Amino acid sequence: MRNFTNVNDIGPLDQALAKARYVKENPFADQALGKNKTLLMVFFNSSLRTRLSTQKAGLNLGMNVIVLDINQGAWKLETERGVIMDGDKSEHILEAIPVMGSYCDVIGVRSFARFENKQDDYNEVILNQFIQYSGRPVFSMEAATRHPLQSFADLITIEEHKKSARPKVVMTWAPHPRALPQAVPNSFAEWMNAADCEFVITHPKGYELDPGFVGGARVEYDQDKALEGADFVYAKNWAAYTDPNYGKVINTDRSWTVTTEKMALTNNAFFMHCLPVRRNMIVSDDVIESPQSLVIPEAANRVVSAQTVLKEILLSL
Ligand code: AN0
Ligand code: CP
Repeated sequence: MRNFTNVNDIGPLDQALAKARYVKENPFADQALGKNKTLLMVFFNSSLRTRLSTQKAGLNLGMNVIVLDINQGAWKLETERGVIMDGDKSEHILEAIPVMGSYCDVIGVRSFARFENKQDDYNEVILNQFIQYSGRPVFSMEAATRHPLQSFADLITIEEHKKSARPKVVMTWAPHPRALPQAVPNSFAEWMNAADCEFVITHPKGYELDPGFVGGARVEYDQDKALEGADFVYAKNWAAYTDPNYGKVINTDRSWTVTTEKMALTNNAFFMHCLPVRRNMIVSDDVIESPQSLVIPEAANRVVSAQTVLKEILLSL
């Protein structure tokens, strides 16, 4: 595997899960693989988990790790070609990317949807420029349309906790005061559609996701109905995808917050969320603190997903 941006890059999921299991049980077995190899992590947006877990994954593999926050200390980057650069941007991404590539062996990129232009977001213009111009393998640390390291960690977590061969997994929209990207729900849908589970998506009317990610999943507008018999409840907010509301918050209906009453409709489901989460908007205190809450082991598995991916990339160098 050279680049990792979506579920197809990792190969058959049963094999990917077996590799992840090995990495989790033997975190330091491949220290020689990363010797004298440098991982550069480039952040256009904030992060707690991705930053720490991916760094830890690189260190476990014996790599040197450097981190660049584009918006803190680096030059402001122009990302469009053809612009007369007489504004506040000091450098063009077309120089910055190959320069960054010259200092490392593998690059991770975090670059959220900007919600300025749907086509640019859904064409992944930033991530794809890194792939095209860095000369290095590139992996997504959440790009405009997907967050594959998160989805892989989610799948690992479900695999570790499922009580039946084909669990019912329900992804529910939940309210949030600010516009959030569709990357996490798109990606989770992509991975669940590829995995062996009964996958249901529930959200209020107007929050329909890109049909390319929804695939064959059941979409249920009645949250209570969707939650019936669920084994896993995966909560996430996202802003509208469909035009003319792309990137907008169209409601913050708190009747969609995941509460103890909502969880009572399920098959004693586990609660999942990628974090960071706003309590009592997305999920009530008592649900996130309950024994059924997997948010901490789910976040811990981010080291496992990142290390499994980085290992595959190192093996391909
Ligand atoms: C981001 C999002 O919803 O995509 C990152 C989640 C991993 N969340 C926020 O910006 C709060
Ligand atoms: N879940 C996740 O990617 O968290 P961060 O935004 O803190 O990296």
